[in-house]
Amino acid sequence: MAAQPSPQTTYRWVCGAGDGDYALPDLPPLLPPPLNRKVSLDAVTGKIKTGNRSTLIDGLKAKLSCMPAASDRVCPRVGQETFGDGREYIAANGFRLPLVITPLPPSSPPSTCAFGLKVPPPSFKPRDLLHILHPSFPVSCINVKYQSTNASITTLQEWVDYMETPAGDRATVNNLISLEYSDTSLASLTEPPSIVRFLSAVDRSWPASRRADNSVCPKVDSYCLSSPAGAYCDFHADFGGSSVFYHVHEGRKQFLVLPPTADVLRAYEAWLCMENQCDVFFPSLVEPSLLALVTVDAGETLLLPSGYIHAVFTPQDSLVFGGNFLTTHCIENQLRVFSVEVRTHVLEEYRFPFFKQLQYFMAASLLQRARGEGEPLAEAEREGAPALTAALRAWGMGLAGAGEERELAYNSVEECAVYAARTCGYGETQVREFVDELELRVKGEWGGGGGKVRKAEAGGEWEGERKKTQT
Ligand SMILES: O=C(O)CCC(=O)C(=O)O
Ligand SMILES: [Fe+2]
Repeated sequence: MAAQPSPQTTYRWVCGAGDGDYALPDLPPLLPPPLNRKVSLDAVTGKIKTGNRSTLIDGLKAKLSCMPAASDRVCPRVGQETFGDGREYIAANGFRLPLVITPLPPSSPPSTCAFGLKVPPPSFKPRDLLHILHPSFPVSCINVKYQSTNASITTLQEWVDYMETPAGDRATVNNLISLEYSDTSLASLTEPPSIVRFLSAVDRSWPASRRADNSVCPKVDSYCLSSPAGAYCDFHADFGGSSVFYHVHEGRKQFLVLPPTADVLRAYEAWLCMENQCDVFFPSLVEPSLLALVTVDAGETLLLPSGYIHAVFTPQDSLVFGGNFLTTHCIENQLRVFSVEVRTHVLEEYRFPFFKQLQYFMAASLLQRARGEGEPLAEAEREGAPALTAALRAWGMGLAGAGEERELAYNSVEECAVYAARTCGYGETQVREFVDELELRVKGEWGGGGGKVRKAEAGGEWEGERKKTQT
């Protein structure tokens, strides 16, 4: 077993680290970067350009009034009692379609359900957040008309006062979608569905020793969203292609969703780069039959897989508990969305935190499981592994500075790469070999070798560059 590094641990790094973009071959070549792009200050969306959306929102309301609900083929609706902890469902169906999980019939005792979701009692209102958090808890909300930050509401008290103002007297429509509470006492009142803990790469792969360290663990799985009637969030994929669970505690939400096909993602990237983005209804750029309406009512939970492009309209005052997660079941779409973020210059603070570091930890757990330790790999994980190994190579190896030795900062991408390799029995200079083994095992071509890749199988393109320096 590899030793647990302390924050002081430094390593020799012989591969050289590149911050290279990882472009999947079926995505378009680099588009010109958007000029002077203004982004909203929301940590979840981060990509939407500011600009007057009045016409667009009016058009959307008209569309919603006559759009049929998504069919079961596009978005199955499953009862909590049938879904249970969801593992059988995901093993049989994968996690490719949005799912709405409907509540237990009122007669059933909740303790019998394996769904696992825990939220505050139905009487819970935005005002209760004041006692649990603090009236001066900082918030950042979005002015819906312009999809930009509303600087006049900066504390939770101001937000609650706003929400308690009768709808007709609210001067503007705002949306609070970036209140993350995992480091507060509200966290003890909620629990995501069991399937989220099962799928979540942070829960499964982020080293336990680092999870305790708040400053180095991605904290994106506990959001409380508070929205007045009329709120709207324009089309986006959540950061890092993260999947979402979204439990409507009170009110109703209407999601317009598009699947992350290559065509849709290509159009999405082009739309993000348009100067007149705020006048263009994104679905007008894609095959019309792909657009679906998913309504989520109070008591229901939406599970939205990686990469789904979505816009959200709020027809009545709503309170939601939700969260984001990456998973080894959706590797390819996560990397595709990440590539779009790199190419469209999304600022670091609006990205999934520690995205690259997490990919190395995911690779380590996939490799351990491919070796037969723990649960066997699911088909979706096998299918995604080649994209992961390709990305890890593009980011961390064979780029400028090869052969260089330097100290690695705790939790830097390179240090996490070395840490991941070590947990799989590789030395600190063998990140490449660690990635090679994962690739070969998933292909069924691994020939053993006690922590070393068989030279003939390692692939000439990498073999020539491999550094033999060992400590
Ligand atoms: O509920 C909303 O208005 C938007 C939710 C959403 O898609 C997000 O926060 O990423
Ligand atoms: Fe979203």
